Amino acid sequence: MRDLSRPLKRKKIYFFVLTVFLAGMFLISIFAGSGSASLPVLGADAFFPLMVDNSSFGRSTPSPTPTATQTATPTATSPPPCKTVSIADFNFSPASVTIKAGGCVKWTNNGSFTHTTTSDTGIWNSGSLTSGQSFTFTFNSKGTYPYFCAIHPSMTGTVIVN
Ligand SMILES: [Cu+2]
Repeated sequence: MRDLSRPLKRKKIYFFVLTVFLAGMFLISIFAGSGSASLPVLGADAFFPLMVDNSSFGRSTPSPTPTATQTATPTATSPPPCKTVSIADFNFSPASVTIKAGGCVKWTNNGSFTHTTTSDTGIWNSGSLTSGQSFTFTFNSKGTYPYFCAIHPSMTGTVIVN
C-alpha cells in the first residue's frame, strides 16, 4: 500500500502546484490586460523566481520594462504659428513684420475702433475688423507687401516675405 500511495500523493502535489502555477499565470494575464503596465511587469518578475526552482529561468529575461510607457505622441508636423500684428491706437504694431515664404501674418484688432488690413495692391483685404476680431493671410511669394487701414488711411504697415 505504501508503494502505491506515495507516487499518487506526489502526482497530487505536482497537480496542485501546476494548478496554482496556471492560476497565477491566468491572474497575471488578466492584470496585464487591464491597464497599468508597471504592476503586472513587477508581478511577473516576483512570480517566476518564486515558483520556478531554476531561478535562471526568471533571470534569463532581465526585463527592462518592455514598452507600454510611451503614450504622448508629439505632433511635430504642426506648422509654426503666424506672426502677429496688433491693431490698436491707430497703429499696426509692429508696423513691419518679416516672414518666410509660406508663412502667415495674423492681425488682431486690440483697440476699441473698427479697422481693416488692406493690401496696397489688392492682394488681401480683411474687411471691417471690430474690437477683438482677427484676420490671417498666408504669403506664398517673396516680396514686400505694403498695406493700410481702409478706414484710416494714415495707418500703414509692411509685410516682408523672404
Ligand atoms: Cu483703422
